[in-house]
Amino acid sequence: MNKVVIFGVGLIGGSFARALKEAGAVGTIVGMGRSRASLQRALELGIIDVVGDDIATAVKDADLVLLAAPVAQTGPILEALRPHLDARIVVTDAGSTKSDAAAAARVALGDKAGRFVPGHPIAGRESNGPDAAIPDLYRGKKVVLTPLAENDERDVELVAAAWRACGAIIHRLTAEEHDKVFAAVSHLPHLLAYALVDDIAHKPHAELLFQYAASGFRDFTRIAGSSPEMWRDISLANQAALLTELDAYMAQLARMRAQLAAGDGAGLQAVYGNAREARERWI
Ligand code: TYR
Repeated sequence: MNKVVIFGVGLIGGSFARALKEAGAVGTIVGMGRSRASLQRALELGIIDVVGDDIATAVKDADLVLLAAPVAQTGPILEALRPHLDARIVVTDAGSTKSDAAAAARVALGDKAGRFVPGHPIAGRESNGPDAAIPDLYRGKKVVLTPLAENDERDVELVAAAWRACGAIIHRLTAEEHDKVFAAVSHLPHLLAYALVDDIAHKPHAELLFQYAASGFRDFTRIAGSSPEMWRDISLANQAALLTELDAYMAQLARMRAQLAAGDGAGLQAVYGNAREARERWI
C-alpha cells in the first residue's frame, strides 16, 4: 500500500501503523484525529509520517483508511469521508462493536456503504494513547472481520492482508454473531470490573482497602484502568446484547447469594469447580 490514513493514533491505530511500517507494507501513513497533541506526539514518535489537515487532501490517493477512534465517532467520520471516497479507497475500522458500525456505514455512506469493511482486532491493553502503541500488539492475535453484503471480496481481502502483515489471524463472523460473543466475553467483563472497582472506591477507608489489594482485585483494577470514553461508547453501542448478558449474570449472582446465605458449601463449590474446569479446558 502506498498510503494509509488512520483516524485515531492511539494504542490501536498507532500499533497498526507501527506494525505496517515494520513489515514494510506501507509507504506513507497520514494521521487524523481530534487531539492535536496526540497527532503531534505520534509524529515525534515516528508512528505517522504526516499530520493530516483537511480530509480531502488526507485521503486523496489513499489505499486504506482505518478508523481507530471510540465507536461513537464511526458515523460522523464516515459522513465526513463520504464525498472523498473514490472507487478505490477501502475504509475499515477497529471498533469493538460491529452491528452499529454496519448501520452507521449504511446511513453515512449510502450507496458507497460497500467501501467500508468492518473489522475488530482482539488485542489491546488498559493503557492508551500514542505512547502505548507497539509494533507487535497484533502478532498472533485474532482480527474478526464482519463483511457487509455490499462489500467486494477484493476489498475484504485487502483489509485481511493488511492485518496479516501485522501478524494477525483473520476470522469472519456476522455482525450479530460478533456482538453476542463479545457482549459475553469482553463487554460484560469490562462492565463488571468497573462496577467492582467503583464500588470498593466508594467505601469508607477506600485507600486502606486498595493498599491491601492482592492479585485477584488487582486483576480487576487492570481492566478498570481502560479508557472510560471508549467503554461508554462500546456499552451503548452493544446495549441490547450487553443487557441480555448482564441479566443472565445477575441471575447467577442471585443463585450464588442464596447458596451463600443458606451455607450451601457444596453448591458454591460446584460453581467454582465448573468455572475452573472451563478455564483448564479452553484457555
Ligand atoms: N481491554 C482488553 C484487555 O486489556 C483488550 C481488548 C479491549 C480487546 C477491547 C478487544 C477489545 O475490543 O485485556
